[in-house]
Amino acid sequence: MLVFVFTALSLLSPCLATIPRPRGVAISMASFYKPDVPFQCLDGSKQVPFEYVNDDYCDCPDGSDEPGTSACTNGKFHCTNAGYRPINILSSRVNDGICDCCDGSDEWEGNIECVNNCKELGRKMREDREKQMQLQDSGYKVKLQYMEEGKKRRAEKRAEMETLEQSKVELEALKNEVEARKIEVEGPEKEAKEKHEQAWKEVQEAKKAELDKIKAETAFYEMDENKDNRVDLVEIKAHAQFDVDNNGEVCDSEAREHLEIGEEADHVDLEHFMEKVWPNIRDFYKSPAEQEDKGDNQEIEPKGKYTEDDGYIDHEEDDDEDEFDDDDDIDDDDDEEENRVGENKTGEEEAMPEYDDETKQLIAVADAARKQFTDADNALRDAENAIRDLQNYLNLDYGPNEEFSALKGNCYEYTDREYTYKLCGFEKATQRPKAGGSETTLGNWGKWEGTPEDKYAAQKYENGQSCWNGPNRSVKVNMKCGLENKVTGTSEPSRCEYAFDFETPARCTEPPARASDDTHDEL
Ligand code: MAN
Repeated sequence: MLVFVFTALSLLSPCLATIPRPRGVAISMASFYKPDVPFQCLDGSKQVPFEYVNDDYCDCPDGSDEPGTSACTNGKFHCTNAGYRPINILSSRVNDGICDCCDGSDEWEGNIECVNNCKELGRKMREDREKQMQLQDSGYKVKLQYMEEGKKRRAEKRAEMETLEQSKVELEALKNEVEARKIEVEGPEKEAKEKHEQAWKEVQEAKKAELDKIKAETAFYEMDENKDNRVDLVEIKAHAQFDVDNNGEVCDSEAREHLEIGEEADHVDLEHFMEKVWPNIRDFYKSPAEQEDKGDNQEIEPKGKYTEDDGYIDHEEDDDEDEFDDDDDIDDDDDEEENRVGENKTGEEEAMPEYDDETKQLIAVADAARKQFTDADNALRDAENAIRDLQNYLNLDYGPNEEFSALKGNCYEYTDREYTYKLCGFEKATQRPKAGGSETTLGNWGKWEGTPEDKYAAQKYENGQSCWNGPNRSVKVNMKCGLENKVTGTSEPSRCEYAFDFETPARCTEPPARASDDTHDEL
C-alpha cells in the first residue's frame, strides 16, 4: 500500500509551509524528501524513485526511504508531538499497536486509538521546568550569600593568619628571652638547693653513724654477760647465731673468726669490737631478747655501760649541735625511745628542713622565671595551633566562589531503616546503627570528585574504618541544587562503598532567561 501524506504547515510558519514532507520525517530533514526528484538514500548508497518513499518496502540500507512505515528495521519515525517534545522512534514501532508518540502519529493505521496527550505533557513539562527555574532562582540567591560569606571568611582567615604569623615571631623572641632568663636563675637555685640537701644528707649520715655506734655498743654490753667490759670466747659462744656450720654449738674457731682474733687471744675490748667485729655482724646480730623471739619490734637502744669506776653510765645525748637540730625539730623530743635517724615518731621519713631564706628567695625567682617561660611557651604553641587550623581552612577548595564554605564545620544527618548517617562538611562521614552501638567512620574528607566538566558535582570522603575482608570505607557525596543543605538519601552500592545524595544552594546556578521554550519548534 502506498502511503504518502504531506504534513500541512501553512498555518504555523510561512517559510516552512512550502516544504511538504512525507510521514515520519522531521522538518529539519524535509528538504531531502523532494517529491519531484528521485530520493537519495540518506547514507548516499543509492537513489530510488520518489514514489518508493514510504511505499512499505525497504529500499535503502539505512531505512531512510521508509520513515513512516515499519518496513525497515533500522528506520526512524519522527513524532512531531506538537505541544510537547518531538522525538524519533524506531520505525519498527510504527503501527505496532502501542502508542509511542504522545500525538498518536505512529499509529496512523488506526489499529489502536491513541489519545493525543501532548498538550498535557507539555503543560506538565513547563510546570516542572518552572519549578526547577524557581528552585535555581531561590537557591542561587542563597548561593550568592554563601559566596559573599565564604569570600569574607577567607579574607578574615588570611588577615588572622598574618596577625598570628607576626605575633608568632614576637612570641618566639619572648620565649627565647624568658628561657635564657630561666636558665640564668636556675643555676644559683640549683646550687643553693644542692648545698642545702648535701648538708641535710651529711646530718642524716652522721645520725646514722651515731645510731650504728650505739647499736654496736649495745651489742657489746649485751654480749658482755659478766660485765667485765670485754667480750670473751665463752660469751660469744653463748650466741647460737654464730654457729656458722649449724652443728648446734659455736666452737672456738667460729667464735674466734667472729671476734677477729687469733689463737693467742680469747677476748676483745670495746674498741676492737667496734672496729673489727661489729661491721661483720651488724646485719644479723640479734639481741638476747630478739633471740628469744620476744622482741621483734623492739627498738635497739643503748643500754648504757659499766665502767670500773662509775658503774653503769647512760649514753649521753649528742654533744654537737648541727644546723638542722633546732628546737622545733620534730625529733627533738625528750622521749628518745622512739627516735630513729631519718624517721619521725610515727615511723615516716623525716622531712628535710625548710630551705633557708636565701635559697627560698632563689627558688621564688626561679619559679617566677619558670612560670614566665611556661606562659610564653604555651602562648607560642597556641599561636602555632591556631596557624595550623587557619592553614588547614585556607588549604581547602570551597568552590570557585567559596560557596561551599557554608558546609565547613556543619553536620547533616539522614536516617534510613537501619542507620543514622552523618556528613560533616569537609571533615568526615559516619554511620551509627539505630538499634545502638558505636559510630563507624565511613570516610574522612578527601577531594572533589565530580566530572572533568563539573568538578564540584561530587565530594569524596575516604579512608574510613576498614571493612572486614574488604576495602577501607569511603563515601561519594553527589551534590545537587536544593534550597537548603541536607542529605536526601544514602545507599551502599557496593560493600563499604557508600553514596550520599546531598542538596545545597551552593550547587544552584544562575537560571538562564526564561524566553526559550523548545516545545514550539514544530508548532
Ligand atoms: C557494617 C556496616 C555496613 C557494612 C558492613 C560490612 O555492618 O558498616 O554498612 O556493609 O559493616 O561488614
